[in-house]
Amino acid sequence: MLMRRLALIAAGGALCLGVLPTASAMTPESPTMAVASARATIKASAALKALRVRTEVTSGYSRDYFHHWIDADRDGCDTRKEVLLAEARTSPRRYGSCSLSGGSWWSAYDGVVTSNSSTFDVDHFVPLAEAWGSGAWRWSYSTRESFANDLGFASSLIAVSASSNRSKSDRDPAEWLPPNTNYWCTYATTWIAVKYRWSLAIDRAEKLKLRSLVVNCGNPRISLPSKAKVINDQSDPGGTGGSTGGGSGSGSGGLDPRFSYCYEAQASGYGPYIRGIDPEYAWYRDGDNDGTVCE
Ligand SMILES: [Ca+2]
Ligand SMILES: [Ca+2]
Repeated sequence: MLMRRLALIAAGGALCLGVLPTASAMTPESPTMAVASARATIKASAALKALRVRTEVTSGYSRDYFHHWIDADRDGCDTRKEVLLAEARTSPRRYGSCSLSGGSWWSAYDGVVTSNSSTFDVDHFVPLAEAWGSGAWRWSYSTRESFANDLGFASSLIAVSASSNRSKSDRDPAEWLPPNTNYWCTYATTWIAVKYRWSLAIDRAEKLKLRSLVVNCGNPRISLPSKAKVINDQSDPGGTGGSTGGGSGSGSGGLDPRFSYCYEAQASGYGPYIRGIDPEYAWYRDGDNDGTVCE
């Protein structure tokens, strides 16, 4: 939790700038710095270009396919409580198994402040149904559980007013933006970062909207998070068939076996790769020398 809190402090400082924290914005004490500083920052437009564009899958989704609010570290606080504790502006008192009293929170989406955590939701920044339609439909059950409880990147989950979360619902930035317009730049770059982390695709309307937001924000440099491990196993969406999540091991987020050509990598669900970010970039030919291969 400490790691997450430190990362959020850094992220909080960057909120005013409307960009994601850069390596230099990380506190030196933060264990996340070692990871973050090792990753180059890139222009938001380049990060956006690294997301694959795919038509969304609009069927088959069930919230039950994303087992969420687990207690991964078994300290009594489930993922929702971990996020509330990490993002509190004034720390609540924790008692019992993990009940919270007091404390205060600020909702970036609409500026609402509360001292009652039950009026706040913990939002999946990229909604579960949006993730499903953008590639999670073929993930293993355990990958979907990891996504739904992602404490490895502070921006994947966010505590916001319940009303703003319900207004957002399952919508992407082409369909919904937060009422707090000062937050739009951070919203757009965070959306790109979470989609990148989970190797999720974007649809065409989403790309157009994100591109216009990035341009209006002055195309800031952003520090991309590390990629999460993704295992594909579309044969068993509910995880009820005793799957161990082995899947085919192919596809985005898994290990690229190093194909001879980009078209082969793409056909198997890999790429794009960015120069200076993804080691796989060096394996393929960047014909137009734009810093991205297999896009
Ligand atoms: Ca916990
Ligand atoms: Ca979308």
